[in-house]
Amino acid sequence: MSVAFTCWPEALARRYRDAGYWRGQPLTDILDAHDPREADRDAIVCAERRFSYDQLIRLSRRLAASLVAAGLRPGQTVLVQMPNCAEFYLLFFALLRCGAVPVNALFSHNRRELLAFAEQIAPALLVLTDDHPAMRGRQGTALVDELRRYASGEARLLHFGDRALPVEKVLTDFRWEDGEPLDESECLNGFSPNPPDEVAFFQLSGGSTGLPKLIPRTHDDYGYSVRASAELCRLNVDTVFLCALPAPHNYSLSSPGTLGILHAGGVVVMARDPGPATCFELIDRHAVTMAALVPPALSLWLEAADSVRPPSLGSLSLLQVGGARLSPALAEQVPTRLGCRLQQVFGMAEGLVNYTRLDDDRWYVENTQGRPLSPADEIRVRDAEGRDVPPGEVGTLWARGPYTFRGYYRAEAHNAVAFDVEGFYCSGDLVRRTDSGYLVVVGREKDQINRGGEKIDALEIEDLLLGHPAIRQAALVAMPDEVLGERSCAFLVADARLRAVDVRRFLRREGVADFKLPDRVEFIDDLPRTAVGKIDKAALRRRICSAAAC
Ligand code: AMP
Ligand code: DBH
Repeated sequence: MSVAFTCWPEALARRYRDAGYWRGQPLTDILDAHDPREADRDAIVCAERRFSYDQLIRLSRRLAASLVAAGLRPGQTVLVQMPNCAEFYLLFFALLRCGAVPVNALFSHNRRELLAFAEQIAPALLVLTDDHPAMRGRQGTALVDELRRYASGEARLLHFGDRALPVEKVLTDFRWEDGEPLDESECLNGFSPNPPDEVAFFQLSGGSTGLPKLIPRTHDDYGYSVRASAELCRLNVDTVFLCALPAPHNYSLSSPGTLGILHAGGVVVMARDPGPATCFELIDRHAVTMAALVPPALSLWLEAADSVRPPSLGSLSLLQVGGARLSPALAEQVPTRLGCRLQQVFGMAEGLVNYTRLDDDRWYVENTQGRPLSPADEIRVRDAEGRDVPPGEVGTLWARGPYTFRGYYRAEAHNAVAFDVEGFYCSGDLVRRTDSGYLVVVGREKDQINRGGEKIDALEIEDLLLGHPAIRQAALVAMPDEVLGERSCAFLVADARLRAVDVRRFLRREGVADFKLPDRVEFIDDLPRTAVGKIDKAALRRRICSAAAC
C-alpha cells in the first residue's frame, strides 16, 4: 500500500532519471551509503550525547524493527512532534525504513495544527512528547483522544517522557502506551522503504487558504535536492553544522540542512533554540563551521557579537540566512561583524530552493535571494494575466522541476488554482529576476504573514476569529517590524466590550500555535472594501503602518 499523490508526467520523470537527478535510491541511503570502515565518525551531537554514523544506522534499524514488530505497516502514516534532538532523526530514518510515511509537525504547532494534520492523514501511529505544553497532564490525554478520532483503526501512541527520552530508553524501555514492551527479536524481514518514486514523507506548507496543507515528497525528489544542495554548499566530512532552526523544517532538513550534512559525512550539532546565548557557546565548543538562520535570529546574533565578550566564532565560515527577506543593510554586516561568509537561501517546502553561490560577487550575496539550485529548475515570472514579464520587472513566481511537487495532498480544488496546465506551481511570491537569473523577493501576493520566517495563513486566523460571538468582521494583515520583518495585526469589527486580551485568550483556547496570535488588535467601525467589495487589505496595511509610524 502506498500513499496516493500527484506524480510527475512520465516524460518529465524520464528526463529527470536520464539526467541522473533521480537515482532510484531511498532516503535511508543518506546513512546507509557510508563506508562501514568510516562509520565510527560522529554524525550527531545532542547536548552531552554523541551518535556515530554506525550508531545512527544500527539504532534506527532496531527502532524500525521494533515498530514493525509492533504492527506498523508500509504505507501507514505517522504524526510526529518532537523537539530538536537526535531522536527526531532516529525516528525519521526508522519510519522510512519501514515504509511508513510521517508528517513531522513543528514544535511550535499546537492542538489545532496537530488535529488538522491527523484529520488529513489518519495516522496509524502518534509520536508525541511531554516536552510540549499541549501534551501535559489531563489536556494531553484529552488531545490524544481527539487525535485518535481521526486515526486509522486503533492508532498506537509512542509517548516520550517529560524530557525527550534518552535514546537508550527509546530502545530498551520502548513500549506502547498499553505498557507492553516490544518484541524486538523480529527484524525487518519483508519490509523496506517505499519505492523511491513514491511518497517518503509529507512536508508542511505555510498555507494561505485557511487549511494547513501537506506536501508529498518522494525519495527521488527530496534525495536530489539534498545531494545537490550539499554539493552547492561544498559540504564534506569536515563540515560541522549547527541545527538551530526547527529540525523538521524544509530549510534545516534539506537546504542542505541535516540531511545534506549526513549525506556528506559531516557532523550535526543540535541546538534547542537559535538565540545567540545557546548558539555561540555551541559554536565555540564544537568548532561549528556552518549554521542556518532566519533574519530575526541574525539580528540577535549581530547584536550579541558586539556586546560583552562573546565566545569565539572563529570556526564559523558560512552562515545561511533565509525563510524571510533579509535586508541588504543586515546582509552586509555578516562578514565584518561575524567574520564569516553569508549565503542567502530562498526556498519553500513545496520544492524550489534558490541560493547565492559561495563565489558570487558581494553584490549578489547582499542584494538578491539567489538563483535556482538545479539547472533543471524552470522558472517563470508572470504578470496577473499570466504573461511572462521581462527581466527587471516584478511578477509572480512560478516553478517546475525535479524536486518541486505536483500537488498538495488531497486538495484537488486548491491544486487547480495553485498549478497551471503545464504543472508550474505558483509560489505566490512577487519577485524580480535579474539578467543573470538571480531572484529578488519584493513582496507577496498570497494572503500570508511572514513573521520572521514563521508563516501565518491570514484566512485560517480570520475564520477562527469569526467564530467568536462578539466578532462580526475580521482581517489579519502584516505590519512592518524592525526585528521580525513582519508582525500580525487583526482588524476587528466587534462588540464594544471586547478587548484585545479576550481575543488572544479566545485564540489560545482554540489551540492555535502561539506565533499565530495577533501581535496587535485594532477595533474599527467597518472594514474598508475594494471596488468589487473585497476587504481592502492594502488600505489596512497602510493604516496600521501610519498608526505605528513606520
Ligand atoms: P513555506 O511554503 O511555508 O515553505 O514558505 C515558503 C515561503 O517563505 C516562500 O514562498 C517565501 O514567501 C518565503 N521565503 C522563504 N525564504 C525566503 C527568503 N530568503 N526571502 C524572502 N522570502 C522567503
Ligand atoms: O521558508 C522556507 O520554507 C524555506 C527557506 C529556505 C525553505 O523551505 C527552504 C530554504 O528549503
